[in-house]
Amino acid sequence: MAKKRERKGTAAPASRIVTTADAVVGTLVAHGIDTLYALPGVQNDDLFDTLFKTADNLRTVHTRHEQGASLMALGAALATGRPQAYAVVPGPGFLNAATGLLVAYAMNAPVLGLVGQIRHAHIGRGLGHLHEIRDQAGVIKRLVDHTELIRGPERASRQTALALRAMRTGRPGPAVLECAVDVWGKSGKVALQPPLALPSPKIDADAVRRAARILGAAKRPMIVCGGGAQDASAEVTTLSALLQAPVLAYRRGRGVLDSRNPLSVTLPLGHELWGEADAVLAVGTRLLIQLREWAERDIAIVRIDANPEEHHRWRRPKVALTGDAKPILQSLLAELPAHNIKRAVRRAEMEERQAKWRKRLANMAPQLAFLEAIRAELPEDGIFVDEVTQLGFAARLAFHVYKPRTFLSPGYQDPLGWGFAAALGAQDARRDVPVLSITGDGGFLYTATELATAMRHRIPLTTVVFNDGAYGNVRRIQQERFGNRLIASDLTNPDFVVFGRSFGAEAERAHTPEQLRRALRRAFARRDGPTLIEVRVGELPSPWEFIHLGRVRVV
Ligand SMILES: Cc1ncc(C[n+]2csc(CCOP(=O)(O)OP(=O)(O)O)c2C)c(N)n1
Ligand SMILES: [Mg+2]
Repeated sequence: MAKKRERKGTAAPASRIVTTADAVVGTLVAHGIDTLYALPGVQNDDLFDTLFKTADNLRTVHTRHEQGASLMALGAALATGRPQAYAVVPGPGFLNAATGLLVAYAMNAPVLGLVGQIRHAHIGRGLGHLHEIRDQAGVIKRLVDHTELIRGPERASRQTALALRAMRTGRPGPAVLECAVDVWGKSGKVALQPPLALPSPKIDADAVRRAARILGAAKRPMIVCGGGAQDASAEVTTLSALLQAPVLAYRRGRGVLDSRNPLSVTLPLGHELWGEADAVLAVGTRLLIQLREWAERDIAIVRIDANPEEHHRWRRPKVALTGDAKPILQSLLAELPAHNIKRAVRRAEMEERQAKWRKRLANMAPQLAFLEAIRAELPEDGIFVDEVTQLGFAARLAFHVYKPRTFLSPGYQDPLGWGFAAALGAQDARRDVPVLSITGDGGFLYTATELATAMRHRIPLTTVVFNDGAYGNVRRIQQERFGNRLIASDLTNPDFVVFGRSFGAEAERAHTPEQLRRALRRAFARRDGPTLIEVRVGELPSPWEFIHLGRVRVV
């Protein structure tokens, strides 16, 4: 992983006369942000002039649609675990980028949006300025926890540092700074604000002890990981071994425990194990599927979450620990040996149960064969970016993930089209590893024009489009539940190979998993630009029996 470049400056910095834009960009650089995903326009011209002058410290990657900019920043944030930023014009630019903001909020991802504004004095007057939107600040406030309007150069640096701190404090997430067209270029006396210290909440030692007692005494403990566990892989791995506890991850928690560890499970086997568990440790997960669909009455639940509001949404857990997973799990690991009972080693049992589920999942044979081809070629630390497509649904259940932050799945928003753009951002920020985007023919055309961005900025992303000529998911529902009354689910597609080549990308077609492997080998060897691979598929078997699994416990 790229090394963290955040500098912890403490000495009072000297003041200089600079513009608001200089102050904001200088502060981003001081926080280790080296790329801005952006699309220019008149309200932000002074910002872009600063970006021209500071190009050595901060690259500007310009996209072809603002949705591409915000989703690229999101993908970069997810792949690196570090804050990322995008810049867009107000009104339509802001709204075009709103999907990225929405998904970043849902995924607790640290993404900063710099959003332009009309003339400062005219904000809120409804005069009909170019790109004016009624109460832009109010719309933004509904989408993010932290937003401010920058009013001039003097406070701009501090406001930027505060936004960047808010993005990593408590529940992480996006923030937005608005700045008016006549403010970016204003000069004033500015002292650049070094990064502000992040608060580290005190760990509740008593709660840790209670958690250790519950988990230590459990006969069949289980761990459930969400996105909040991504930076605690080592701790979860040790804890799982100590407790002989299976670790369930469905989407955002994949890779926290290596899939090759027989205790690492996805939904269907996790569902079965949930039915047997007497205690559960939930790490950085909303537990929505488990609590809503599987039921939990007689399980002792210990929750670790950065967001104190998350613990009690469904039912009060036995123990609630608030803060980052890593330090809390370290305290738990220190406390556990004093309370931990002896349990049988579950390796053989888990291997057998994994094998049984692999056989059942073979109902999705065509998807699994393509996923195996991808896994065979994608290096261990290569990044797989999921989409709302048949291959994605199967991947969430069956794709093997070996390391944290190498399976990027979009969380509960599940927005079609996120995958290609987020994957571009991931590949841009992680040039050292191959990134693979899978997408349906429907999802791909949402953001496919960013192929031009991939060419312009030489982003070596590999994209596999699984083309079934349909919004296949919708079509299957219409077939199965609506008497085959097909409406708005068939698609007329371009020739994807010709389409890809027209941008200058490498493009080819693969018909079989074996052909896909060869195509991927060629694609991963290429590091100077994007590759598009089309795989034509027919109607694919449904994944839903493995996802909506129903109750396993009495309520
Ligand atoms: C922004 C957005 N709009 C609509 C949907 C609803 N939706 C879910 S899956 C799907 C069809 C996906 O088609 P495609 O990308 O071709 O994948 P396939 O199911 O065919 O593999 C649609 C329209 C969505 N998830 N996100
Ligand atoms: Mg499709």
